[in-house]
Amino acid sequence: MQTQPGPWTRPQVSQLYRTPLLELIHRAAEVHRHHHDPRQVQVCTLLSIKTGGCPEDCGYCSQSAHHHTGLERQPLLDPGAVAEAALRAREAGSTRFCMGAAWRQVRDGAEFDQVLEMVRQVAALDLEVCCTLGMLDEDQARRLREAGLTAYNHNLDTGPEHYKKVVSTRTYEDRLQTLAHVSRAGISVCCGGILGLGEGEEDRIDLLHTLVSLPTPPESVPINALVPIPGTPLGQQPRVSVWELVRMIAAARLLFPQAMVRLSAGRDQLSDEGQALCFLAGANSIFSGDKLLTTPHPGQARDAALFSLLGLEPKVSTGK
Ligand code: SAM
Ligand code: DTB
Ligand code: SF4
Repeated sequence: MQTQPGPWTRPQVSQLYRTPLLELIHRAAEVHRHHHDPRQVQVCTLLSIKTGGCPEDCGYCSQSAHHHTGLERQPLLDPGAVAEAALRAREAGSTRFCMGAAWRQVRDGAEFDQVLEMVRQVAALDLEVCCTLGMLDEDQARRLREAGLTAYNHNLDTGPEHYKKVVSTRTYEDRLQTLAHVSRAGISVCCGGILGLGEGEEDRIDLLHTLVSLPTPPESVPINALVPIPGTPLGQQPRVSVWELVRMIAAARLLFPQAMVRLSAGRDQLSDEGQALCFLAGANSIFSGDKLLTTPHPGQARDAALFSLLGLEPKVSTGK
């Protein structure tokens, strides 16, 4: 079983990723059981605190102002409304509350101060608090940390070569810079990717290798399957197969034995059997609710039925 503590080379990551699927799942399940209670799945709630009108041109996103997706824009929410949503999320079994804003970057000023207030209020509810607000500098990261932020989500999405074909308004290097600012401020890094952007296997291996080579490897790795959005350049992409998703999750589990591996976007289209395979392969977190940020999601009743069927339980303790 390869769970080496030392650095992973690109060929090693490639070999791991290309392991015959059932062997890969088996190894990932073993490592998963060694480091985590396999019955426990962390339930998280995601809230869009500022929706649409984003200046970035990410080819997958419903919220980019460059695409005509018909999405209704919504200005920054009021901190009180966010705290109420967080309380409801906690009552429904979530232990982590994530706030997403359709911003290119954080700007100092009244809106950032409002976000800091949201972080303080959610942290006071004893929930893990995560934000995804676009690029930020080290001082902004530090202020978020002081407000009580647990983690910052900033995905690398895919490998550096494919990234250029998907986003033109920022670079892979920009993403890496923000991740460095986040870890230097002592905030836990949540960083993963999306399958189904038209990338090849090499791009997925590049992504995994980049993630595992970060100075501070992520403690949280969201694996998203593209939700194709009509009106975006990737709106006609075929859905990624469950086998590709399971392979990516298993590889992530083996590369990041201690991390939370989050089965994120795309769950709405997965069967119960497909999701079961993802949990077996090491996924140990989901987002709950009937809406993710802007797209449909399975909803609490379906998830509760699935947990009962599979003998899973929402993780109780927070890792704060
Ligand atoms: N604006 C911030 C940023 O891009 O960093 C935060 C919000 S953005 C919606 C958060 C992440 O959601 C993106 O980095 C991307 O990985 C993921 N995402 C966006 N649209 C998606 C889609 N249609 N399907 C799957 N994942 C998506
Ligand atoms: C992540 O990796 N997945 C979540 C969270 N981080 C912010 C968001 C996925 C967005 C899916 C598309 C939507 O609902 O708009
Ligand atoms: Fe903006 Fe984030 Fe969507 Fe890109 S992914 S368009 S940065 S909201």
